[in-house]
Amino acid sequence: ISNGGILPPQASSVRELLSLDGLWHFTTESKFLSNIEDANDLELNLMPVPSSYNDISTQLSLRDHVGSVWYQRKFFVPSSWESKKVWIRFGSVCYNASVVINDVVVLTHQIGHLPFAGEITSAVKYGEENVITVEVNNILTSSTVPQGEVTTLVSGRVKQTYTFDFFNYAGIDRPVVLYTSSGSYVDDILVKTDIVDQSGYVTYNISVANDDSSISQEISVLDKSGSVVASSSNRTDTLEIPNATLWWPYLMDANPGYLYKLQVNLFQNDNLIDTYSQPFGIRKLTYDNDTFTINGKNIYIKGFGRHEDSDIRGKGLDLPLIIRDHNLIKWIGANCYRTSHYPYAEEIMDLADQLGIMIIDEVPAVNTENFNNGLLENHKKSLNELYSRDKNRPSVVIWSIANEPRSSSDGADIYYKKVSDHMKSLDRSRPITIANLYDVDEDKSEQFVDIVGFNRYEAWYSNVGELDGIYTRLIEDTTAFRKKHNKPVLMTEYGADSVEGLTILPSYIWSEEFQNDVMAQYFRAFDKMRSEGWFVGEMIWNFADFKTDQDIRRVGGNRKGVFTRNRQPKAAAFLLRKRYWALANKLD
Ligand code: GCB
Repeated sequence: ISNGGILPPQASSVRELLSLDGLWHFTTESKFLSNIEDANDLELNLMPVPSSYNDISTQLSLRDHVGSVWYQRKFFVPSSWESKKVWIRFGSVCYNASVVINDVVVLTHQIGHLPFAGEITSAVKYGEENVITVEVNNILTSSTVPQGEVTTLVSGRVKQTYTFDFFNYAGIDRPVVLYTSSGSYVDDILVKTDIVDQSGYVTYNISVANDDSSISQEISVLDKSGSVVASSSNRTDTLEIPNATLWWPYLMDANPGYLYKLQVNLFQNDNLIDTYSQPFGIRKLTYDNDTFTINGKNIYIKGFGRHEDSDIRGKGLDLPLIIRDHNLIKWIGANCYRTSHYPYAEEIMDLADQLGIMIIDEVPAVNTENFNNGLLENHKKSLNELYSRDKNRPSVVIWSIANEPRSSSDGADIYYKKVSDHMKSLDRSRPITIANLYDVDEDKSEQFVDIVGFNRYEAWYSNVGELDGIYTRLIEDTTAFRKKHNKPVLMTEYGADSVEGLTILPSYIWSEEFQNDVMAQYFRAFDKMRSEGWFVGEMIWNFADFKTDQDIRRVGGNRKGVFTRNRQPKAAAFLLRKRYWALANKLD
């Protein structure tokens, strides 16, 4: 594994790129048939990449598979690549991956939802066909991130159990690419920005792999039209951009999501050996005990918890779906979402950067319990990889270091101090949060965050049907968090399930009316708290319905979406749209 950066590969005059997406051979039994026509069962032994594998076939056994599966395909490496370094990069594999090329293990990785890459220069045959096999294992244990437990049922079948509330999809769920580089290349780029008066300041640091004294560089900052607005010949520098166009969130400015590019050119003896174009936005975040600001303006978050989830493909990257989602996010007037409960695809994060959608970037640590050292190491590793991938993204305004940890248990305080110190050691420019489940007196984790996040399901999981209690209880709860921690408070989840088309008047649980009535009561409470200044945002659970493990509280999955799983609006979507647009006009 490259122990340096994890920059997404870019095709350029010096780097070539080849996609390995498409149909791969697939088996749960580690033996590949030479011809798929030889298969004597009903299912095709073919699997699309990218996709989760669980819902592609008709077999329960594959949907609920526990353990390894194998993917295999052939690919051709051009002879012209022989003089270069050759790499392979996976956008993510859930969860454990072992990559074999022509019988040699070239790469292994644990932890899903995060990219990994490795050099395969000496493993491939040039001007010939090669074979790649990827073993993917989905077993979760007490020390993996996220956690799970494997049990044996009365029938002898092995079952993966887990406490998190989304289906445990697995597979090669993001793109796979081969690419080339020169012997020395741009391994990583770090960009930080500041604003003083009308000027933007861009501080960058370029890491070069296999560096030597014959290598020099030219760095330029390009604006959106491609004009050079600043340049330098140093590896590390701070450049001034007079009259900078700032990166603003959607609906906080007429021109949201403005991106510049840091163009990095590396030369060796006057030859261009690498070139990389790193997008970034000029923006300044501040946070203190009362406020959270961007470019000097208070932020009020109007957003969602979301999932990467859709019919058939599960968590597989699906371009039509992600464009539809972002059209809906713009339509509804939201300015933010949390990547609950794991890092989302880089293609999704790119859209957020470009559209000015703020992101609360969450690690895959969901419902963490039974705190142990192995878990802590994996939790930290997932933070390292998340930071490494997303550090330059202007959209990322908060790091979420956990969702609903069992933070009332013994050891939670020590554990979360370590996790939060670790995140702070990586980045102090962004605040951190935890989406907390517990009451203020039970929770031991929020003392270590900058913005107190909490999830509440009044009139749903607690005091079911009691719409008239929501306002009072929520204000009591939120105010208690504020009093104890003296920090900004953010509602990271609230909501109620509804089955689209189920309408009952007067409202009754599971109906579209009930979901709307719950929301209306929360809105009253939010408005009251907003007037106090330290309440920084509301995020409804969930953007869309999503699949979960089988549970009698779930009808084909979790139905708290304001959109259906197929991305059509429920009545709730129209109510939320009215509120988010009204808030945008008031705040502008
Ligand atoms: C939560 C969890 C989320 C669930 C949600 C629910 O608190 O963070 O993953 O889906 O509640 O609907 O139960």
